[in-house]
Amino acid sequence: MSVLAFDLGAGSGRAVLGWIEAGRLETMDVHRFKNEPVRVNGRFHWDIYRIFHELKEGIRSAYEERQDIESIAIDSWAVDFGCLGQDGELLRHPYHYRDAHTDGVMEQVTERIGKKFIFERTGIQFLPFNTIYQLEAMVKADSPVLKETRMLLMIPDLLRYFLTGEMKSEFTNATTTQLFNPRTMDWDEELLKAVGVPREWMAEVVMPGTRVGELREDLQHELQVPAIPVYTSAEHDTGAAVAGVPAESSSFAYLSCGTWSLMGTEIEEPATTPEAFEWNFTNEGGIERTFRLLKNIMGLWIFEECRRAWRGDDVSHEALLEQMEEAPAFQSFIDPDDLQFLHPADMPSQIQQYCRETGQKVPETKGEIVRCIMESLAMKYRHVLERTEQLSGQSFSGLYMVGGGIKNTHLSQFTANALGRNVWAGPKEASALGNITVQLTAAGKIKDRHEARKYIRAAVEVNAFSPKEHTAWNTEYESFCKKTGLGNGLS
Ligand code: LRH
Repeated sequence: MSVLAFDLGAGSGRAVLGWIEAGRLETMDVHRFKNEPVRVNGRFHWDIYRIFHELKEGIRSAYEERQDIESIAIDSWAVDFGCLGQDGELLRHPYHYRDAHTDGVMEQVTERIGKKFIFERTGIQFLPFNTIYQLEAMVKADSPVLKETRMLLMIPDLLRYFLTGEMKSEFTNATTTQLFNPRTMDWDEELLKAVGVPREWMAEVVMPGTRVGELREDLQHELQVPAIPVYTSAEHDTGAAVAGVPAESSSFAYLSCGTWSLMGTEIEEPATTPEAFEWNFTNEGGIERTFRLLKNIMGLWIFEECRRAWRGDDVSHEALLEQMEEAPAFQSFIDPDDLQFLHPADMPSQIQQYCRETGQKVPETKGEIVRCIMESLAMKYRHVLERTEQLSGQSFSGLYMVGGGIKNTHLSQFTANALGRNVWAGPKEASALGNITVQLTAAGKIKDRHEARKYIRAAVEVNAFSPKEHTAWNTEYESFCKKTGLGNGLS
């Protein structure tokens, strides 16, 4: 038997088949496609029907390769959702979380309900685009969509509904709404009430690895495929990525490195201590009822936005990283998590402005700007890793880095230098692999998450980076903390 995973990342999506053969995990990419949000009338939306079209293409291609597909599951980034009307139709293209409609909304909600109240009930970090604030933004805008809404589904839930006709929510993604209570393991009615969302809009929450339905009959006919069952996986891509970390022991630190850098560890119960609250850590739902104690770090988004601003010149990763190597080290630092970097109009100017305002040397060339980004990210990783250790009471000999960002080997090396610890980088496709192993576990082919990680370890390449020039990085770390004064945004 085989399973089919759809992983919808920032910029692109992929369909990957997975199966176990002769004791090894095998995978095959069957379809790749763009996942680009669309700006319409000044608003930033998911191109959701296009994505559904790509899912169909993915199923068609997968079935051509293998006729033994016994499950399909989808993961995507967190927090975004679609609203359905009473006829089951989607009422509007879902917003992308970087749409500006949530600007300033989190502050209003937390003032009204109380930050502590929200954290104690959810254990989730305060990110301005969490579902709860997106909903509040729609309420404030008197959105006609809300008047017609009968059901609210997160993106993978919505796409799964399009595939099956069944409406269910999935646990890992549900937690990211900041409306889910991990103690009752259900939607939090007080919080729903506080933002005016009727309980009936929220679907039953099911665990990763649950069979939800099978392909609708019209789809079977359209795609010329049988009634393939559709499951939940870890539908939050970060949950899937952490499932895909090839860790050897059950206590490990990870960094899922892509548009975002998500750093943390896997724990059994949410950590909602005063420090976790103060440091804005989160407890997102994981596989096998674990939690991801982690922190969002703004990540390679900052670099990608610079590339976008510089388009027209040679902005290949290779060219820019080469220019970075020529730029002098440790000239200026940013706190990547300052909210000014969330969606600025012009990222390079924003970085320059930050350096100017914090009395540092202003990076001028592309190489200098890229160096500033990469060194600052590595320094921030150290800051967050040390806090992760304090919060979890664990100590880590090194860090597992997974996700597309590890193609940038400079960043992996910088990270090892900044941490003064080993970094193990791989696999790039952790989310797709985690999605697959959750499905194979549900099918009884893999025992549990520990065995799944063994299979992944045997199937992928992991590159080790040991720290270099640690003394210099250690000294500069203090300067990074001082100059960035850590604490103006997601910090
Ligand atoms: C990473 C991610 C992250 C969320 C963000 C919205 O893709 O899912 O975990 O915080 O996107």
